[in-house]
Amino acid sequence: MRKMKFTMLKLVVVLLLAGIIPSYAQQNNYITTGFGAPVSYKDASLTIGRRGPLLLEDTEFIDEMAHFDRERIPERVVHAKGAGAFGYFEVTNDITRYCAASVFSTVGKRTKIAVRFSVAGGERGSADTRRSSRGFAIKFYTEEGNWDLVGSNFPIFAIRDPILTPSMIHAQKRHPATFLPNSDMQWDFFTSRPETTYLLLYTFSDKGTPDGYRFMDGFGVNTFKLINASGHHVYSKFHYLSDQGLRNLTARRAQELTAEDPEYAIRDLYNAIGSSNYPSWTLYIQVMTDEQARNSSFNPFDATKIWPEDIYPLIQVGRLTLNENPTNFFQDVEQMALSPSNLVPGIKPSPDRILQGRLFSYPDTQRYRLGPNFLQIPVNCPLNVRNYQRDGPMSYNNQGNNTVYHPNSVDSLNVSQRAAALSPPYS
Ligand code: HDD
Repeated sequence: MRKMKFTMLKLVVVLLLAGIIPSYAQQNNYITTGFGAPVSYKDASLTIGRRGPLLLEDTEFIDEMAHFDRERIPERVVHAKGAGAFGYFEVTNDITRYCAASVFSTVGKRTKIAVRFSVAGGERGSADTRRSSRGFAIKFYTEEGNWDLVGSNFPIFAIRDPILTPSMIHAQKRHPATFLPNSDMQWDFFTSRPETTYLLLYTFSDKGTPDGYRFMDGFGVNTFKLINASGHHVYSKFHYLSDQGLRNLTARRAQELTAEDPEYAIRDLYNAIGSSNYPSWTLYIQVMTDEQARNSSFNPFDATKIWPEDIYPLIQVGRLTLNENPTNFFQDVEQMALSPSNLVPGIKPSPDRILQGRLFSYPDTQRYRLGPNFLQIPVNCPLNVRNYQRDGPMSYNNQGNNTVYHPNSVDSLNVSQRAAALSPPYS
């Protein structure tokens, strides 16, 4: 009996190799419909006679057209145009006295990362060289969940209360009647809010037109809380400084490129990585104790302020290297869903109000933009998920026949003592 089974297995392998039994991995040399059936004719629709109308039974046409009709998803309301790449983060200095996050656990440890760079203003079709801050967002695929550091090339933000965000963005978008960009709206808003001055100074310096994405620094901007293994916390800001150095475009050069090569930054990043000229950034933290925060002359949770480096010096943490281009832009970059609320044990939010507002906005916009199961899209999918969330549109990791409720007397899942220990009371 066992021998027969073995012979059958051998036969299946031989038939598979010979291509007689199709396998899922098989690449056919013919075009198929979306449901995998070979297409019989691709250059014309099915019609009644030479000059007659189309037939409803032309399912190949319907399959093609119905998919095309649904190709566009909402563009990001800000940071719509961007570029992405993959790589790794490597710890170069021990910061476990400040933070017990697994990503920092040992010097030399590597964690896979995905990065999306973006132009904060403008639309999906606008020029890469537009004057604006740039987004520099990193997804770390850690063993204890995805940690997203959704930062910028400016170390500060324009405002300090998130309720003004929609108004600030509306003022910079198109006029509701003329559909034209309108400087009056923009300056009306900015001159009404003096706290925007620092960001405006950055924007109208040459840092507002960086030379692509490789020659600019990144900043986490918001203040976070880092917790060590003893449960003690400090407040922290993240800096990731370009190992390529800084390079900006003059206003004139940026304008020229806007006309000549609006995809300048995407191309520059793609070509650099494609020719093994891998860009990298050194990650640093600034640290402030609870006592320093209480006695600080400025509000350390105000996103319009930097922390002076002579008082809160940069402490090296590691290096971010980008060494892999996306193989499919839409799949890997357009669908990348970054959120400052993706935090892991050892890294928590501070009372920074801009950060607090962001904790709501990002996953909310991803649910709208990509759907409620956006975390199952491979680029967003963490290394390990086990919970009681089920179903919804497009669920293709529905966690098999695992138990679907808590508490239960069936599975042996428990909460994490480590995560509990790394969540100190609010202060
Ligand atoms: Fe934001 C996208 C950076 C404040 C609401 N933001 C977005 C992206 C970056 C930033 C890099 C693009 C992420 C990607 O590549 O997909 N945003 C910042 C920084 C801020 C900031 C550095 C200040 C510290 N943002 C901010 C506030 C709010 C938002 C105060 C709302 C309360 N941001 C969003 C958003 C977006 C977004 C509407 C649009 C698309 C997305 O989230 O994924 O949720």
